[in-house]
Amino acid sequence: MTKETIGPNLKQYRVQACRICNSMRLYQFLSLGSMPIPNGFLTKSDLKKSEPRYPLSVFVCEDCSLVQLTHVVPAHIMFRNYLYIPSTSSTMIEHFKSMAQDIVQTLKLKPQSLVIDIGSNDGTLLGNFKDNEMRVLGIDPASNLAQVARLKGVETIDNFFTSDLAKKILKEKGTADVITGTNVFAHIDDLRDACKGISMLLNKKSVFIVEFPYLPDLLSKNEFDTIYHEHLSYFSLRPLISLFNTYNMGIFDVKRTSIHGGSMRIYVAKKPSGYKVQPIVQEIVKEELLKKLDKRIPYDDFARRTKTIKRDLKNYLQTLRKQGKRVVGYGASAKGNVLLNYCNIGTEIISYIVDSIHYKQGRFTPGTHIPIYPETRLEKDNPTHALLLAWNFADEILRKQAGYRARGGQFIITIPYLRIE
Ligand code: DWN
Repeated sequence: MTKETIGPNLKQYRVQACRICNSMRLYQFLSLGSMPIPNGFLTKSDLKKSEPRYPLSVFVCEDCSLVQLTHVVPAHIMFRNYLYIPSTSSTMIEHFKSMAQDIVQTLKLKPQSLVIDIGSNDGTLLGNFKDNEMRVLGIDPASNLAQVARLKGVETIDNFFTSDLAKKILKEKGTADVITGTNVFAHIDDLRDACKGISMLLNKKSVFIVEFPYLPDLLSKNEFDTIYHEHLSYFSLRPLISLFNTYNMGIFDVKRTSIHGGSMRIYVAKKPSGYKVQPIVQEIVKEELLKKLDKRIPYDDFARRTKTIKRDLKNYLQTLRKQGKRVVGYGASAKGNVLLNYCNIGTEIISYIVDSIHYKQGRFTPGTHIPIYPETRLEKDNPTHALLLAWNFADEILRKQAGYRARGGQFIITIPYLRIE
């Protein structure tokens, strides 16, 4: 992969070619400016320090259609101490439980089957396999989360997944029956090395199951705030088919899920495999071509809509401010920080944000320095409006805050379009 180091900090670099097909024909269709890493929540003492900002521009490869960032923030800065914890949301707990059940049933896994989860976070997904008497192994670079997983009895290697690590695991554990990766494959810069490692750990019966936010949903629902430094790739099916083919693996089945604003779950096996390629694979390839994902037009249209949402949201918040309304944020999410930084929305409009994750309470948002409090603050304070910064959990949060809404509180929701609920 051709890399261009940037400035004195050799660890930052820009890829000059597509990370799947190596094409140099990368078309930039949107820039969100430069901003701090969106999970870089600050302590009070951090506020006095300078805050690095990194470019956030997104490209589409005009050969294989992979949508991707070219600027790469060093992975250890983003992932060694990680504040995203799925088990804080009942939506995620439920999602991982049904995902594990579906995998155990579909693949007829037996007790003691080995399940490896890449990007295992706090072990929430693997915990379900462990409850089904499977052997489990988590891999995640976040040492803080690996500790939480181990306390749940989920063996976890706190490191990045690479083909070298795969060699070590193969020696110690043998091949896996299932390898899972949810919201992690898009975070990996060297996808080719990751595929090499995955291929080593698969035998002819095992399956690699990847779940990721699906690009057509991102485009059609204007989910521009999910574009950030952690997400180096934004997958549709076609580029992934060619990536796995290069490593003699094939996608044989696909499922659509609603999580995180619309996701796709793909089932991959080594070739030749006993798994019959389901018709849905070709149906989705055709759909993607009908949506012209191999042309510039859907990306240029998406960029135009993104700028409109930014303009409309800023105008609406300014109007509320002039009317003396009190607006707070709800859900100190990474995507929320992208929205706030891209739209230059700070404490002059949003006085504070409430969030359920105790790691984040007492800290401040990156770039905009908005203080974060527990959700209980909303009941005490009763602000007129709450800007929902975690729209992917809108149902769960609006249910939880029925009392606030009954007292007249209004949620401002920006995705897929600006509305009040
Ligand atoms: O890919 C990623 C996605 C899957 O999740 C990661 N790169 C990082 C992360 O993105 P995020 O920070 O936008 O994640 P969430 O989980 O959508 O953020 C939701 C935020 O909302 C959390 O900080 C928790 C908070 N929350 C809350 O305050 N009350 C969530 C729920 C459900 C609630 O009831």
